[in-house]
Parts: sequence; C-alpha cells; structure tokens
Amino acid sequence: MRNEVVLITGANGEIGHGLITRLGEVANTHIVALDLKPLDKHLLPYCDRFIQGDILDKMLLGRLIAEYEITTIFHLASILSTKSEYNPVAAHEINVEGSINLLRLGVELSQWQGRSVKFIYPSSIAAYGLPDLKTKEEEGKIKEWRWCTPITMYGCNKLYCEHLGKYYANHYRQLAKDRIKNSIDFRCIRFPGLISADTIPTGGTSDYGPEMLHSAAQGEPYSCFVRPDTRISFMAMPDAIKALLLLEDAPRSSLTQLVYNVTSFSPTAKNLYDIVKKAYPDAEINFKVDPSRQAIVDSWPADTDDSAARDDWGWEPDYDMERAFNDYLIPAIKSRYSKKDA
Ligand code: AKB
Repeated sequence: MRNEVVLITGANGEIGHGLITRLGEVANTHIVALDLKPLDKHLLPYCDRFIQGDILDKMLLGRLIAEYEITTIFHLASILSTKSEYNPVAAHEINVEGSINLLRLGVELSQWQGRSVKFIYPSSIAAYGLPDLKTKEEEGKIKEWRWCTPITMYGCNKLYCEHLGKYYANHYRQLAKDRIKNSIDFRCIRFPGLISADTIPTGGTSDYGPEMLHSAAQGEPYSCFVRPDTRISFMAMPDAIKALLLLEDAPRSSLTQLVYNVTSFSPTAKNLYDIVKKAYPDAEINFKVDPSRQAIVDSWPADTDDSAARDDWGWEPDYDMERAFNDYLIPAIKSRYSKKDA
C-alpha cells in the first residue's frame, strides 16, 4: 500500500516555505519535498520525506511513481526573471525542460493511479509584456489573455509552460490510438510580486519590494532600482498560499479557465517606501534606477483583473496593503530579526 502524498518541487523557495509550513501546520498533509539544496531545517518536521535532487533528473522523478500515490504536484521550482537574464539557457532548462519532466510525471502518475493528478503551477505577471508606459496606464487591471507578449526569458518560459500545462491536460498525444483517458488536472495562477516575512527572494525583478522592507528591518541601507512612480501588483505570502490551496480545492466543474490572475494591492515604489519609512523611520532608502531592470518592471502590468478567480473559486485576498504591512509583514519581520540578534 503506497502512501498518499503531495509532491512539492522548489521546496526551499519562498512559496515552498509558505506552502510547506501551512500544509504541515494546518492541513496535516503528507508531503514529499524536492529541492536542489538541502531543505531548510525548519521545514523538515513538516515533510514525510525530503529528496535532494534535480527536476532535470528523469530517473529520480520516475522512481517516485513506484513509491508514492501522488495526489497533487505543486511545481514551484524555477529561476526568476533577473537571474534568468544572466543565464537564459540555464533558465530555459530549469523553467521549461524541468516543467516538462514534471508534467510527464503527472501524466504517468495519472495513468498508473487511474485518476487525474492535480498539477498546480505558479505563473507570474512576467507572462505579460506591455509595450510602453502609456499602454500600461491605459490598460489598468489587465485580463488573462491581454498582452501575453513577455520580454524576459522567465516570462517566455512561464507563458509557454502555461500552454504546455493546457496541452498536457487536454490534448496530450491527441492523435495516438492508445490515447490515455486520465491526463493531468492542470491549474495555474499568475502571481504578482510576492512579499514574505520569512524569506527574501533571490533573482527576481519585483524584489525591490521585499528587499526594501527586509533591509530596513535589518538596519541596512537600500538602493531601490526602480523609479518611485513604478507600479506593479504585490501580494503578501499568506494570500499566495491561500490562492494555491483554494484553486487546488476547487471542483473541476467550477473552473472556466485553467490560468487565473490573482492580485491584492498595487502600490508604487514610493508607496512602499512610505510604509516602510513609517515603520522604520531611520531606514536609509534611496532610488538609484537600473534602466534594464526598470524596463522589465515597466513591461509588467500595473495591476491584473482577477474577477475570474473570484467568480470561479471564491478567491479574495485577506490582506490589502495596510493589513499586509501592519498586521503581517512588519510584526513578523520585527520578531524574526530580533530573534536573530538575541
Ligand atoms: C520575479 O520578479 O521574477 C518574480 C515574478 C514577478 O514572478 N517575483
């Protein structure tokens, strides 16, 4: 008898931290976690098993089929937008080939288990690419199908994997005589920039939000690499985890699409500066624009329209900007860094 588990790739990443903690603490789910690096020791107690390994290792993934009854795959592993620009080939390998390996694993598991494995995939506002600031302003809250013309490797990878997910779910081997009945149950969320109290992202371009806050909390000076008027949407990590679990839980029949926007607040960099300065009046923050990273953020929408997620699976964020900072981020970050100092 094999154990029923959920598989989480990219377990050490920001979303991985939040998801494993939530599933472990609240839902008491059996978790098999996978990451290239040794798992953060705080996460180990929540996992039935941790596998240190590479999503490009097909043999390793294949072995999971024999060992576990996997009900859901949360495929979180990826290389973020700024890092991807420095090594686009490696980014393509991890973000696309790694994802294909997981999609194929999902299909094989579905076949063996006789029911569709849920495949939950976090995409990003990086899947959009607006041509200029005038269009960005005119578009406002953007719908899922508008301006899917990304300008980064990461954005191209995310958009393509969204399409691959739909393909594997609905059309996989569509001409084969022995076409399988149970393919994966693919569900995808396009996230805005995420801000967590527990982790600092590495290699993203929305990182100026979390970096500004974490630097201030540690008494370190920070140079924000975008203009004060730069606007994209952000979300507090607990809401991101809430969205993933709500989408996972939704009845298949209620989903009218497979890729959904979610959003919660949409501050300018100056709004972020103001709220951080209010909490940490001595924080040294200045604006020193990096034109290349600025161009990437300028190509991302100012906000997204998440009405489909609200209508289909009852999405609603718990945290607006005030609550995210005042009730979650600032208290949790203060306690985190004071514990470190002690
Ligand atoms: C990044 O900046 O690359 C990510 C994202 C917006 O998906 N945080």
